[in-house]
Amino acid sequence: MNTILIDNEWSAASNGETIEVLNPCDGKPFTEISRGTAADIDRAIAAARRALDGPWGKLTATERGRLMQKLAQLIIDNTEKIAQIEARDTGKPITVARVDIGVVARYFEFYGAAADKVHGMTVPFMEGFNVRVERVPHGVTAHIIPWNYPAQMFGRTLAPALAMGNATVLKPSEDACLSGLEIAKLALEAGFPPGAINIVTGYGHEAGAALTAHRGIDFATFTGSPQVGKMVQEATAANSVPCVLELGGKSPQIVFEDADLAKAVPVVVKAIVQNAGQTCSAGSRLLVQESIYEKFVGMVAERFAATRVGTPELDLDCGPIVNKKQFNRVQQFINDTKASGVPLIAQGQLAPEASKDGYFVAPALFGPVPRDHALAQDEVFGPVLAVIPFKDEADAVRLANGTDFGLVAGIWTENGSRQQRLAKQIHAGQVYINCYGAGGGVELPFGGVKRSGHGREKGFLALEEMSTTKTIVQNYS
Ligand code: TXE
Repeated sequence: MNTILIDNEWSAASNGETIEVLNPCDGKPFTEISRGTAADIDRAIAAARRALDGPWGKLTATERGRLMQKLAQLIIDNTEKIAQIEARDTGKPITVARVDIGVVARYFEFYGAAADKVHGMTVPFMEGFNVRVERVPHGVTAHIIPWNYPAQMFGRTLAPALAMGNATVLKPSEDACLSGLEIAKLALEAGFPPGAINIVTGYGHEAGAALTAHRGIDFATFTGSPQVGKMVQEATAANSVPCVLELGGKSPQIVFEDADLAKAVPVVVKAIVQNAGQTCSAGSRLLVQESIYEKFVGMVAERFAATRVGTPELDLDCGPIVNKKQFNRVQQFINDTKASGVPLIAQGQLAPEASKDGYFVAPALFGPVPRDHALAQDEVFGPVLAVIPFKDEADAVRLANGTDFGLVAGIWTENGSRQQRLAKQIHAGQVYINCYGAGGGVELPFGGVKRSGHGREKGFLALEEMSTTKTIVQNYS
């Protein structure tokens, strides 16, 4: 399959090489993608640069917005087809895949509608001078996305960039990228001019590294591991190119004795089991006040034990882990935690239909986990929840802030003053009070502090990240 899109033409990799795509439910190959090279990246960046001076660059913001909203409608019309592709590629339950496709459509709808609502400003200055500050595109933007939400990420990264008039080059994940390719076909149908959206499939260390180190890009955005994030930052810094990094987390859910426990339980469990825990904002640490520890952990354990894992068609709580490497990593965490003597409180079940060759992992609830244990500190990126007791509010804050990450936090308490105090003291890009994730919300700015990265995606702030300003000073005296 030719999966490289440059100048609105699909092509193979420059050297004709391909990568097998495996089904995570049985480990077997079912298709292949082009293994893009540095030469393909060169071509894609040249096409994007031409687009800025061509028909794409000449569109008004309203016209760009209309194209994007047309694409949103095409995505909605093709939801079932794209959801089936997404479910097969990632193994996620079909219902979840359908929701994900709805979110991609929403990205193009939201940013399409916002495209002509970004205003500049005027600045009062000396007599005889007229000063205006315009918001302008960066130019050619580079986008590297992971495999956990391939469709959603496609919309999240490209929609704000296109709304601001950038010409984009996307390197999706080699582990799951088929839904994005389908959406790109719809973008051609919608009428996006050549070079606005370019896609080079391939490996991170090849196409990905060539893209982020390229002198021809003006901005880069990356979602993935902290290790590769650091490499991306170094590569872009070498050319003084700004970048946004979203690098995951070890996000706490903090449950106080005065919380509505029945309301918290399903949300706490879903926040780690959903997508088999392969979510940057997964609530992977459960901090529970000592006074309700036995009671609340018992409630969570009951629900955890009832979770079921299987193929997309079975439509259970979650599907498999995306690939063998990640599967081994998650299993290793589970085995090491058991071997270290931390009690396994409860575990979900694999559906009998789940193939032994698939990468299925039964959700695991461990606790009490020592505060410096690897399971309390490191991102597992699997359905593994670490329970840690805390004494009082000060202890909860210390514990919540006690990792290298700072992406999301959930606070469960009915005390309004405490809600505000904690929201202020917790180091995280997002704090949820008596809820978690809030349905993804494309309107809500998202990103991390500390090792979780920097810069913001989603919401109106993404439009600022994906653009820069130009100050124009006119002497009219
Ligand atoms: O990530 P990689 P992996 C975390 C999570 C997971 C771990 C490893 O903890 O267990 O990362 O996952 C591209 N230059 N997250 O190995 O390698 C790669 O092709 C440029 C959290 O899959 O970082 C893919 O497109 N790009 C995260 C993307 O980077 C490179 C989601 C992510 O892959 C590259 C995924 C290079 N040198 C994993 N090397 C989140 N924040 O949601 C790889 N890539």
